[in-house]
Amino acid sequence: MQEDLLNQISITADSTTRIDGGLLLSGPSVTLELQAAPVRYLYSGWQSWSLTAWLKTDHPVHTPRPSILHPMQVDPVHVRDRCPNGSWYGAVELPSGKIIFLGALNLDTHVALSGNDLQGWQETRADGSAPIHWFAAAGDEAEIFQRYSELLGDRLGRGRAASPFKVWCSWYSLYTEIHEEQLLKILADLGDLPFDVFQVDDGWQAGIGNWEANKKFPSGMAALAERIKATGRRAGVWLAPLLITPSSPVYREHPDWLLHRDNGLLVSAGFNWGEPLYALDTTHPGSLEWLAGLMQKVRSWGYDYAKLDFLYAGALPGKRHADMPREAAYRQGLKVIREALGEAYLLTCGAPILPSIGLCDAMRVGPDVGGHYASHRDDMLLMNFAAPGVRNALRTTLHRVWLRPLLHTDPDVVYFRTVLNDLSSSQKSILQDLAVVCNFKATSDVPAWLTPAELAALRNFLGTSPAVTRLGPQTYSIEDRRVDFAPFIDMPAPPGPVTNLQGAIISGLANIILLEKLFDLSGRIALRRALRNHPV
Ligand code: 9PG
Repeated sequence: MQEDLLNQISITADSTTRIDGGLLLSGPSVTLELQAAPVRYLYSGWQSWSLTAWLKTDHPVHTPRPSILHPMQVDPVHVRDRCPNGSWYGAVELPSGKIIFLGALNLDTHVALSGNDLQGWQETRADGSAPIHWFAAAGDEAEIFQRYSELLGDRLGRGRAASPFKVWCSWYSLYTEIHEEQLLKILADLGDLPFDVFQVDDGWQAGIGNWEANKKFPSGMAALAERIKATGRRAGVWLAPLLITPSSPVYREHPDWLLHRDNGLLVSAGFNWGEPLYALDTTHPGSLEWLAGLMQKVRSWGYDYAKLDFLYAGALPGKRHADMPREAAYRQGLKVIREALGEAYLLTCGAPILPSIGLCDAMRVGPDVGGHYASHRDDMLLMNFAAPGVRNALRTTLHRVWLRPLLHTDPDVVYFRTVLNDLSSSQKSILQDLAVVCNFKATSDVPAWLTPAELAALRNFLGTSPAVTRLGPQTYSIEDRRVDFAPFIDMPAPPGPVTNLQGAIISGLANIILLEKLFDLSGRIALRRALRNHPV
C-alpha cells in the first residue's frame, strides 16, 4: 500500500533504492513532488525546546518572539523562513489522510514544503564528505518513525540501554535559589522515596563558564556529592558547558575559543541570567581541552549523572577555528565531553536533536514545564511555543516519543504539589501520564510542601511501572486506562491584527537588554518572596 503511494510521487535524487519500509535516496538535495496540496505539515524543531508538532498548512508560518531569544529557542538560520520547514526531517498529511515522510540520515540538513514539493537539502558540505542519504516513506506514522529511528541508530549510535533513573531535580521548586543547607534538608526529607538520582540544577556555580561552587555551597561540590551518595543515590549536577558569559574568566583569557561571526563580532547564544550569552567554538583545541578538563573535574567531585544544558550553543552558525559544518562541529565537541565523562550518565538538554544521538544516554525532548499550563502572553502575543509551560512541553514531547529506541526521552518533571503551582489536578495527571509514556520519571517537589495524600501519590508514581501501549496518534493505554493527549495539545488560533500589534510592542520591549535585566531581577525577587513563605 505504501509502496503504491510512493510510486505515484515523482522523486528527484542522485539515486533511489528500495529498502525495507520505504526508499533510500541519495544526494545533497532531493525533492518529492506531491500529487495534492498537503493539509498538515510536521514541523521538526532544531533543539530540545523548539516547537515540534503537526500544524495545519493553512495557518501562517509564525516567527516566535522576542528575537533576542531566537538563538536559544529555535534554529536561528531558519527562523524567518516562510514555508513550513524543519530540521533534518519533515512530513506532510495529504487530504486523503496519508502521510509522506522525508528524513535525512546525515547532519546539517533541512526539509521544507515549497508549493507541493517536499524538499530536503544539506546546508553546508564539507570537502570530501560522505554522500547524503535520505529516507522517504509513506503510510503509517508510527511505522515510518520506527524505521527512521532504526536507520538513524545504525548511523549515529544509540544510548546505553539500561533503564532510566528516577530523579529528584532542584530546578522546578527552587530555581537558582538553591543552597547547601536547604538541599541537605531536602535530601534527608526524601527518606526512603525510591529516587535513584539527586540532581543539583542551576544555582551552585560561581558563574556560567566559571564552574566552581559559589558562596552558597561553602563545603564545596565534592562534599555535597559525598552526602548524596551516602543516601545510596547517584549525585547529579547541571552545567551549561558550551556557554560563556562576559563575566567568566574564559571570556577574558581566551577570546579565541569563542564562536565568532565573519565580521569578527561574537555570535549571540541568547540572553539569560541577566547577561548576554556566547558560545564555545568546539573545533578549537583549547576549548576542547578545557571542556574535557571540566568534565573530569565534575567526575572527580563524585558526580556520575550530568545534565548538560544549553548545548545548542555549540551548533550555532559562525566562523570556526576548523572550517566544518556547524552540527558536525557540535558533534565533535559532544564526543570529547562524552569520553571525558566516562561511565557517567549523560542527559543532554537544549540540545540539537539528531547531532546528539548516540552520544548521550538521555535527552530533553521538549521545552520546560512550569507551574502553569499555558499563557496568553506566550501563545498569543509572542507566539512562542518553546516557552516554559505544561502545554508547550506536552505538545513537543509527544511528537518526539519516536526517539525512545535511541535514547531515554526526558519529558521534564511532573508535579504532585499544590503549593506554588497553578496546575489543576487533571493537568498534573496528564503530565504524569506523559512521564509514564516517555518512561522517564522526575520531580522537583519538595517533600515538606506535599500533603500526605500527595506524598503517597508520588510514592506510588515512583514505585509502579504501568504497561503502555500506543493506540493511535497521541492516544495510549496506560494499564487499563485510555489516555488521549490530543485535547491537551491544541495549537491556539493565530492572533488577530490587534493582538499581533500588541505582541510586536511587547516583543520590542523584551529585546531591550535593560528591560530583560529588570525582568530577570523581578523574577528573582518574586521567587525569594515565595520561598520565604514556603520553607523547605
Ligand atoms: C536552568 C534551566 C533548567 C531547565 C533547562 C533550562 O528559552 N529560555 O529562555 C530558556 C531558559 C531556561 C531554560 C529553558 C529555556 O531552562 O531546560 O531544566 O535546567 O535551564 O537554568
